[in-house]
Amino acid sequence: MKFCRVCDSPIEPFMSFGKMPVANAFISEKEFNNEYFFDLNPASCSSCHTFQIVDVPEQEKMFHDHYAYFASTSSIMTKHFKTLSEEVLKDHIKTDDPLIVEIGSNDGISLQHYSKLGIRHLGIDPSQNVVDASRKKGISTVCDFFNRQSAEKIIDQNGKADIIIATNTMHHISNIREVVSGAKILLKKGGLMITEDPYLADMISLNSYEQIYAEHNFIWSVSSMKYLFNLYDMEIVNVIPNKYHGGCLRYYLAHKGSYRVKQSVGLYLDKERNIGLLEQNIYKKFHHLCKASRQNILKLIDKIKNNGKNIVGYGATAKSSTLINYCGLTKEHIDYICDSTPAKQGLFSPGAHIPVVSPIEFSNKYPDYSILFAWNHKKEIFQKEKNYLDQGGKWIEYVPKINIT
Ligand code: DWN
Ligand code: SAH
Ligand code: ZN
Repeated sequence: MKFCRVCDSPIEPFMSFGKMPVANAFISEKEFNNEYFFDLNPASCSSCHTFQIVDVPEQEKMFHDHYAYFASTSSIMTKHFKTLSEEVLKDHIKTDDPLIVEIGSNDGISLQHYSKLGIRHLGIDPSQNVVDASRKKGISTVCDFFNRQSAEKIIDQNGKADIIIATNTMHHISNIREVVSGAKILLKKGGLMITEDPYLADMISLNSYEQIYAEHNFIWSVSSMKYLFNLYDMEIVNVIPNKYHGGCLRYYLAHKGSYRVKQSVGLYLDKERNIGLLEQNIYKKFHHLCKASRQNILKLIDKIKNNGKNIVGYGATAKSSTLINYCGLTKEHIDYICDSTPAKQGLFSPGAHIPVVSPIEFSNKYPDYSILFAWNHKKEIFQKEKNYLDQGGKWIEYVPKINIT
């Protein structure tokens, strides 16, 4: 029997994607034989409605000194977090010497915009290599997992925080109650916590099932986020949607009673109830759509390969590891995956062992077809690779539907 990591109720997976590797665990050839696999089996808790994967690899297997994701590889995401910093400084700071703490600060993509202005800040992230990249930018960063204990250490050394930021991080942390318990003591009475994550309703409507993987051991909704923070006398005071990472929600959270709760929160709670997000039925349908999507992708790839054409992947994303391994794709189907992250080049994709190469290989000899694994960066990539289409190249997109451009 497995139990919900938010409310301890018994939970049952509604499907399994089968044995999966850790999605960001790009490896060298000598590591092929001792690769770690686990059962990727999502569930939705009938009590607190938290969408979660039931078996989660221990956090040290996912976050360590060779973490593969450097957020600053995307100029669009860098701009997105600059805009957030401008909003924070204009609308949410109430003291003249604020402390901004970021959980999951990665390579400093967000905090760089505060450190440049000499504003007191502190990042906390357990992945040593991205922490080093952040420190190289002059950003104060602690290499640790955020939890109640590390929150107490931050308070001893820096005082309480006016603002706590956690973007694309709250769904990564399996002992999530520790995070909220830490945030509760770290956040000043009138302070604000701002989190942002892929939104469950968007994932369901796009059927972007590949957003489910080891690191993404939760996919949040307003209903489940509200339940979680309520356990610690905190509440959501506003929610704002955006289109990043296939559709995210930004949550503004505070100690209960310190801010007026905006209408947006009630509207989202109603919407989630009305679309069936709190029932099990929607997840049975989701499972059916995952199987149909797998069938369609395999049919298309087989047809292309039977016509003697070659296919590569564009963007060695963590999420594509779920799609590749769920569909059983190998280097027989996909010659290589190109990616702009130096730390991934020269390695092989998790599970399927497809070689990861620099985008130079892509532009040196355009392939017949390219599967856009980094579909959430389509605009940026299509601008960068506009010659590809002119030279007869074809993009295969699959979110929300299969489409060849
Ligand atoms: O939640 C997470 C999000 C924030 O980022 C983490 N678990 C890990 C990671 O997930 P992902 O790998 O699915 O994220 P991205 O941002 O979709 O990854 C894009 C990949 O594509 C990166 O490896 C960089 C690469 N890329 C590229 O090769 N050329 C990206 C762009 C924009 C490009 O032009
Ligand atoms: N905030 C960035 C990066 C998100 S990637 C963005 O929005 O793009 C997720 C980050 O969370 C990784 O850098 C990972 O090392 C970090 N992380 C995972 N578990 C954590 C924990 N318990 N405390 C703090 N950071 C954590
Ligand atoms: Zn629960």
